[in-house]
Amino acid sequence: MNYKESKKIWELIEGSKKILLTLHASPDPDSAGSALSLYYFLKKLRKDVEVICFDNVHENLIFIKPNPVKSVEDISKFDFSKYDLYIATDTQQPGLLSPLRLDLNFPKNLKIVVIDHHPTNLKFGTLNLVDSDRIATAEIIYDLFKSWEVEISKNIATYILSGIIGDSGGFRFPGTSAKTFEIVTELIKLGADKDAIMFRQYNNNDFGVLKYWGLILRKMKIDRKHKFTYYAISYEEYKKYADYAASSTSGTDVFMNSVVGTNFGIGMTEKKKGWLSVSLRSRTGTDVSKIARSLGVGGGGHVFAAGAKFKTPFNEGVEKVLLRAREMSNAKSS
Ligand SMILES: [Mn+2]
Repeated sequence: MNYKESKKIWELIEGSKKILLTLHASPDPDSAGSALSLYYFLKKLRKDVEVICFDNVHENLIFIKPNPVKSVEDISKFDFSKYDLYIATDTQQPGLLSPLRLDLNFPKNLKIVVIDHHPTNLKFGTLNLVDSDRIATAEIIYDLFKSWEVEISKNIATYILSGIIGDSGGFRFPGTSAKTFEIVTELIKLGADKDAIMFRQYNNNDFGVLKYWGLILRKMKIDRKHKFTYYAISYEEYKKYADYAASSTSGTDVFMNSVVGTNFGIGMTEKKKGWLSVSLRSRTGTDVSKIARSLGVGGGGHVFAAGAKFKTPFNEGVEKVLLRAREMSNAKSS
């Protein structure tokens, strides 16, 4: 697809001196793949570019060493005014850049290009390219490269493919389109390392991650009336597995949206004391982003996959989420 914003984005890149790229907090393959494919492309253009994350980045997301992503701890002290262009990829709102969902005020003269596929994107850029029909932001990046007629190297192709495989759940999710497979075919022809990506996303878990999944499975409950499954892990339970659990979220999808008689699944984890992280996965097409959005700042996502995070005492937070889910579950099909 040739986006109408494509030419303008190219002009902004050409006219910029120092470019900032980011991965969102709890980075996933699409966040890393989108930002890093742009990073290596901008490097080739000999642009002064930096890529940062206000959270840790798992090594499964990185395919080229040395890893260029700088982890920055305190977003409130970060100087955005050093840059004249910020390209925010796969990030529906600035609050999602930091683990604690801090709201941000960007310098007035910083040009911001938002490239994203979340329907709940707040369009906080000076230029916004948001296409919620795409399974991954990395797909949009691919189309931009095509419309700019630039070379897609093997490494760039690998990062784009990693994003697509991540956000499509390995091509399982319904938003995976014919266009997705056309792009994937092209990327593999360009040398994208599909096998390395699949191995890292599906066959590269620490043993502790599986033990953590065991805890989740033991704690999982089913609400048969409202047709959903849920689990809630308190900080005291989580901290025993914290070293492993950070990289385990994608794996739990399989449990959350697979139970007969349910429309969706909810995972609630107190990863930091007093903060509840909520992950929602739809099984039958019940729009879980509505539940996520109702939970406050930063809540949102897609019909089939959404999340939220908010400050709350543990039990109170769990009750709030279950109440919203019961209100909003339309308990239709199974
Ligand atoms: Mn994405």
